[in-house]
Amino acid sequence: MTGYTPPTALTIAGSDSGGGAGIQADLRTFFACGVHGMTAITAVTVQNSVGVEGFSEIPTDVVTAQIRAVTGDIGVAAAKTGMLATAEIIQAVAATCRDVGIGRAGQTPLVVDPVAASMHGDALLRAEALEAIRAELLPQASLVTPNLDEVRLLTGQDVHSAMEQRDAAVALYALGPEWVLVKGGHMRDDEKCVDLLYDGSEFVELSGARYETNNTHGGGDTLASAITSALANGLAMPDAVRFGKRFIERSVAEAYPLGRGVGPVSPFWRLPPTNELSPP
Ligand code: PXL
Repeated sequence: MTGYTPPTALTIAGSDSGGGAGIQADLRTFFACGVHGMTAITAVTVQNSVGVEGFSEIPTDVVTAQIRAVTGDIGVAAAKTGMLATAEIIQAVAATCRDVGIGRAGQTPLVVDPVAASMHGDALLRAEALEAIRAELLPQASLVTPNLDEVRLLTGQDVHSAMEQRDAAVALYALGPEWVLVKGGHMRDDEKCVDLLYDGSEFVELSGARYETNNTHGGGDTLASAITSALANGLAMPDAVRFGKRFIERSVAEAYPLGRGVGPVSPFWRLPPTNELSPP
């Protein structure tokens, strides 16, 4: 017993039975960042490396009860949202977070990863729920982290260039979050992977290496969870995002093949080599 209690973080997200994305990726990342991870599960997906076969959402009152259970006892230093599945869940999560002080007006920073579809294009959000993300959740976000597909869904804007990436950041900022991170990973003709951070006044470009790999399942979840971990450790937003960017870069570099489809990004580089753990 060391008596050391690590910082705590909460993910409000869906389960990926294949273990590559969703709460499984979030918990793995929290662990690799030395953070005690907690979960409010919103939906259970049936999926593997090939795709999502379907999902079943958790009853809304069970989703919000999970948030209240952990905030009321353990305390949450930072939180994130991932797959929220329905407008009803989004509304309830937004209202509960407001109530318990999670989000921009409260004590606890909230990272919103506006998950709409899997990388195979399988829907993880009912179509009518987009408006709930815009109207209910984004005004409460400390940070929103859309990829370019999610930017198009949320703003109607197509992004093909650095200039359009800035325009999109401005449009997203107008929806109410404190910070916006427009991820450039899907800008395929770019040599680098440039994400753009914006707080309503200043643009910060965060450039990282681009790796030729198919195995990027869970990449967005891992980035948002690494940022959330850094916030739980007390870092200010720009530093937390810089940490997240370095974290996802290494995790993409170490992604591994799995199954017949798309393998996951890997935060295992942050752990000691497994041979150090073998019994004497
Ligand atoms: O990576 C986005 C994502 C989030 N949450 C769940 C997912 C996925 C992608 O497949 O399955 C549960």
